Amino acid sequence: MHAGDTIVAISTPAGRGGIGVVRLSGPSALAAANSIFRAHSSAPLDSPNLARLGRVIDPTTGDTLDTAILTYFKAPHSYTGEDVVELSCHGSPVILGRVLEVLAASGARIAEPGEFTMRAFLNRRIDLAQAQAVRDLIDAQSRFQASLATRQMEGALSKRLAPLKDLLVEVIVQIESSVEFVEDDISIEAHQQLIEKLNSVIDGCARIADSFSFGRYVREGFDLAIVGKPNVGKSSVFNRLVGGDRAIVTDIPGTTRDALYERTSIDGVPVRLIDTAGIRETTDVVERIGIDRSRRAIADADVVLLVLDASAPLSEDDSRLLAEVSATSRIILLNKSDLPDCIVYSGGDETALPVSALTGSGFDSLIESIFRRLTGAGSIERDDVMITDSRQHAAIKRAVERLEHAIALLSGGELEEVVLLQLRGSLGAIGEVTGETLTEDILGQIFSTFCIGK
Ligand SMILES: Nc1nc2c(ncn2[C@@H]2O[C@H](COP(=O)(O)OP(=O)(O)O)[C@@H](O)[C@H]2O)c(=O)[nH]1
Ligand SMILES: [Mg+2]
Repeated sequence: MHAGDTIVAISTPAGRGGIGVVRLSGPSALAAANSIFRAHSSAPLDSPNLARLGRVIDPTTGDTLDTAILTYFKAPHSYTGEDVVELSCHGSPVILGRVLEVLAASGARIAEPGEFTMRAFLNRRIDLAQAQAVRDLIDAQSRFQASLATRQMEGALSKRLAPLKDLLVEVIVQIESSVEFVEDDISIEAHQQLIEKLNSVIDGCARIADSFSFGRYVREGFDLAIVGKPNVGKSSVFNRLVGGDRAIVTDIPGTTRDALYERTSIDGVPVRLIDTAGIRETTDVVERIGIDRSRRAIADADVVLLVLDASAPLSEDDSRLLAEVSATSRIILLNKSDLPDCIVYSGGDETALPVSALTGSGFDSLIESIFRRLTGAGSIERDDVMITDSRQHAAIKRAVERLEHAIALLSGGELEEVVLLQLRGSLGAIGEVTGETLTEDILGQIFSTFCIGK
């Protein structure tokens, strides 16, 4: 990618629509647009932020291609920080393709994925965390993902990191000056203060890093496997969570022979639900294959729902399964709790939940339990800053490790230079999140995950 030239792309999705937008960015954006656009009014073409109706023409033949609205955003007050022109044409793939062609013929280069946003980043209109949020917003599949991305796009993460960075810089400057001016030797109190400051940077960073334990699921989704012996209501629980009659439900044990997968979202977090064949001792060959798959689903799942039939006493199959899932992140469901005479599971497990797949009772608590399992021990506020990107998570964790190392060195009376090395490394790691300290190829990799025209 080269900044400096003028790029062009169709910014609306492929396919037909009411309008379709072709976008240009770069120093000759206006000139290129003017070469193919004939405004209906005579207002000066270079006055920005005005919508102007006109004809789009093929300059070689003079043929009219479309009637369109041209909007000009003058540098630096545009998305990319460069001159930007947007042509809102009719949303026909044929027309948009032609407009793109004539603009390319007049000197604009077809943009690469994410190139507009990369220019916005390079021109410091937004930082890298915000740029990634733009991509996440466009990719969002649920309202929760979208609202998280919007907050991040407005700079929530960058704002949270800024004071931590400032504090770290303050410590670095203080230690640097004590290295330069011997008379500024750090007193014992000052030493203690430095460590306190570093500890509060660690606390702030660690809190952000911890949010990834849940944030990763927000972006990538999680696997939820529903297991249990035959006929306890697994497929019924699955159907209720999917919100439809996806799996076959009968009172014949062994109806579900193979694992069934369905993608949906729970409270805005994407999930892959897995309905499995009932697990029991059997000599049936086909059923045994299904059961092996159920066991694999248990091993791979992020959360396991073990379904028990609350209207019947615990059987040997149930007990065996309870032992089998004990090491996983599991929730025990006492299904069919709508039936009278239900025998309550007395395992003393606080995660055992009475539910009824028939009536839907207990499913709100079930969803809460699922989220508690996903967030782990730490409580995570859903409307707080949250990282969903593994690269950002790794960078912040590295920053914390370096700070901890620096404190150990400082406490051990090591030379200031050695401490400084760690502190600068930590600052650099934080800078990778906002993008100040990233190499060009890593930036290129990140922006290549964007769509064309953004
Ligand atoms: N009363 C009652 N019956 C249920 C409930 N959930 C499932 N069932 C019934 O239990 C039988 C087995 O259900 P199914 O979902 O196929 O169980 P699976 O073999 O574990 O997948 C069916 O007849 C269901 O209608 C429930 O919550 N209450
Ligand atoms: Mg079933």
